[in-house]
Amino acid sequence: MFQHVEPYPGDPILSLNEAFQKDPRPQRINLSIGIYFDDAGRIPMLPSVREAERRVVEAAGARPYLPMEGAANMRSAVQDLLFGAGHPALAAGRVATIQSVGSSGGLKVGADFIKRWFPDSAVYLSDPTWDNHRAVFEGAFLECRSYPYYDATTGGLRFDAMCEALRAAPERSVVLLHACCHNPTGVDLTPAQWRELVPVLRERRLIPFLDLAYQGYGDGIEEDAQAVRLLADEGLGFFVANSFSKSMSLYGERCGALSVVCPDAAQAERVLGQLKFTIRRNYSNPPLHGGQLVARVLGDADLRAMWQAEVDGMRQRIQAMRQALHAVLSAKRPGRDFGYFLTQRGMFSYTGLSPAQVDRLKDEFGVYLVRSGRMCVAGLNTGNVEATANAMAAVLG
Ligand code: PLP
Ligand code: TYF
Repeated sequence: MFQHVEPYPGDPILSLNEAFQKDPRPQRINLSIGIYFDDAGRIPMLPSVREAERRVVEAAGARPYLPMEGAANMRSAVQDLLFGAGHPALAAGRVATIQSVGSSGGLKVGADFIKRWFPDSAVYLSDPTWDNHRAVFEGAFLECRSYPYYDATTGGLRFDAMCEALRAAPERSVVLLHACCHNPTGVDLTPAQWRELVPVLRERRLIPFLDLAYQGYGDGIEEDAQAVRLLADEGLGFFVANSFSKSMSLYGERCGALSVVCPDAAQAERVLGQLKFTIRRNYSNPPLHGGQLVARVLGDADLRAMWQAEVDGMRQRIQAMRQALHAVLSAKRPGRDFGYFLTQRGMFSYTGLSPAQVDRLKDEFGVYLVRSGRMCVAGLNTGNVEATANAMAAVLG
């Protein structure tokens, strides 16, 4: 009956993470999956989220279905977080927001919506991007193309080539942009480059789709929303999928949202209706618990302040690990420039290691990176950073 069903080769990152879990070597180091670990190598339970959960559980009663679009308190808290409370686009009712099953769910609902209402639009993805971007958009039967992004010779951004490619894109093409902390490279647009991009997006009538999965890991919670606020301030229509997986360490609770900024309130209402329809025929409505944790943290001034300090701490710990790695590698290999570890931002760095070197790191040293050479810097800690640097120096030859 199922003979014709092809085997699934698995997701490269998730399979690598599974291989790590099975590795019996006690000194193994996991720098593969995009998860923030604390200095003890554990996924943190943020005190702000723990307290929010205590309050949510205390107040919990019946468990009705949520509406298709999710919980109203969560959705409005997300809007304030992304755009800033009182933003004119919010005041005008121009933003349609749904609670999603992780930001992956937001990407998927957005992709289905785009396929239905912009069926001829192709989706432009950065070269490289998170593998699942292509999978999600192609899974919604949209054509994916790529625009230049990472400059392997400098470890920086090919900004001019990126703008040139987008200027040549057909009108109404969708442009997927990482709002901060690019996965997998750690290379972001500067604020000035974001401002330069706006006329390109506007003139070509492109449809920006921001992916904000690492809010707080770049410069800070507010700072990392700057791309969202810039596009909204500039009066563009766009999509933004945001995640609480990393920022609240709520991976398995699958908390995220999709917001669509529209030209006016009437269009936003229609867009929201169609997003609800997409949700209804996919999974009907999102789960209750995680969204309520998010709403509590964001909705209470004390918990919000606690959370901000916790995110600041996670970001600063990653920065300290970047500096430690840079220091050891620079000392061991004085002829080489490891400055990219300091300039790249967020959870990831592109190390420039070849697949063969990555394999050696894993096989000989038990250090796990993705084969593209992407390192999850958030997996480093004071106990493993030196061993990692030594192993890298060894495979660099
Ligand atoms: N987008 C990017 C760029 C990511 O790196 C990730 C997760 O690693 C996601 C989206 C999805 O995250 P989640 O579905 O957990 O919100
Ligand atoms: O490490 C990465 O880039 C991601 C991590 O549901 C991830 O692929 C894992 C599971 C998931 C979403 C993202």
